Amino acid sequence: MVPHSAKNLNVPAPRHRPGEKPEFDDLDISNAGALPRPHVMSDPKELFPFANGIIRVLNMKGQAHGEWDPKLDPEVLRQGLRDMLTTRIYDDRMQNMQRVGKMSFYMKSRGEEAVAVAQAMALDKDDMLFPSYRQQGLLISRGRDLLDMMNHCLSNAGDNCKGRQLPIMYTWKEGNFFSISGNLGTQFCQAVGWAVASSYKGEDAIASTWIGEGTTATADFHHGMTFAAVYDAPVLLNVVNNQWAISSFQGFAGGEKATFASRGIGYGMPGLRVDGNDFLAVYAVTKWAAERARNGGGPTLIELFTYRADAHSTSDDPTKYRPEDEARVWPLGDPVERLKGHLIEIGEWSEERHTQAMAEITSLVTQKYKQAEALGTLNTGERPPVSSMFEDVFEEMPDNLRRQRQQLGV
Ligand SMILES: Cc1ncc(C[n+]2csc(CCOP(=O)(O)OP(=O)(O)O)c2C)c(N)n1
Repeated sequence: MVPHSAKNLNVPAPRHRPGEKPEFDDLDISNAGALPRPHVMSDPKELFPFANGIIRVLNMKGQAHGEWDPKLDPEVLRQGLRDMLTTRIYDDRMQNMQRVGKMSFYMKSRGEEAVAVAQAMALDKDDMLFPSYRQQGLLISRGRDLLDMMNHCLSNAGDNCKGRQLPIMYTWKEGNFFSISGNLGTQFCQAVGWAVASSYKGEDAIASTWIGEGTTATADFHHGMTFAAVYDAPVLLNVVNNQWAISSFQGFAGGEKATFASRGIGYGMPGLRVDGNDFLAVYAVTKWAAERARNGGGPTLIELFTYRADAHSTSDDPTKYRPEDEARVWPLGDPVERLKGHLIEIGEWSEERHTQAMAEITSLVTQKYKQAEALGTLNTGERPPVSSMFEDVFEEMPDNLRRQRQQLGV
């Protein structure tokens, strides 16, 4: 029972509980094409409407509308669709491998594929990425070999992290992809620091970082926002609002009080809220913010409004805290289906081509998986030697570590 003295406290409650019928009829969603595209160097004060509306290009019939339409070549759209499908098929295969005990842990990005893939495509290859654990589509879009990704997840002899990291905490220096950290939010400040350094050195590359809406409740979010705003750091600060932080709905991070994009207003930076399941809108907003950053306009906070359609991780059971069909009735649909529908609508794709593409990708993922498995899984294959735990951190090993290594006799 809530004590009398606490009767005025607000304790957020999710829209629906397990067993209830999910409905989103009262969600305030702008129509596709309703919001204009402002000049990239606009004064942040003129941009308040973009923090509270939702920038959308694709309507639910797959038609593109309005000034934000990036008018991409159909081949670019097909590449985006292929990369999103690859991400989804890869995720499913990796999750199955965890279920049969071949790796320890996995996190899928189902429903959020447009965020990573469209944003990777809108950025330059030299731009530095500081992701969370749910943007594997960035790697796929930048062309990382699926075999290397799998080797990492299986912690086998081909793992570039040498088994020292949790699966999905990728690192890929050659692809300008910063090591993912299990400590939520650290990447926000790191991205800002990297962006300040890039600008200080007179380089053109910008940084882009991603956190979940739950992570905006950490101090790192606010530290990063302050430094980015004060120094006009060339950085894209992406908040992926997928409605859930494990079992906590977005209201616990303050999402019912104000939109996450509107956090930018208090810092004097643009805050743009975008339909995260709309490939075209995500691409266009990312291009806008990247151009602004490259032109000296500083950071942009982007809220990607989406829905985590699957469990948080392989250790989570969402049926305990939300209705099973919430993802199915999410009013902004599924990003893969929406881009597919658009391509079909403009005569650049078909059900037959889609089925064929899925079969090709599935066969590629299977082939890569067999190669990865041959190098070892959680329970098979060679382990890195114990002595390797003393390597790769210090150029010259400090005395205390040298003594520890001697004590271990390795
Ligand atoms: C500093 C810190 N606090 C808590 C955790 C445990 N934790 C891991 S994921 C997670 C939820 C994060 O939710 P959100 O930021 O919304 O991202 P999402 O998983 O939805 O993509 C929590 C609380 C952690 N890893 N690090």
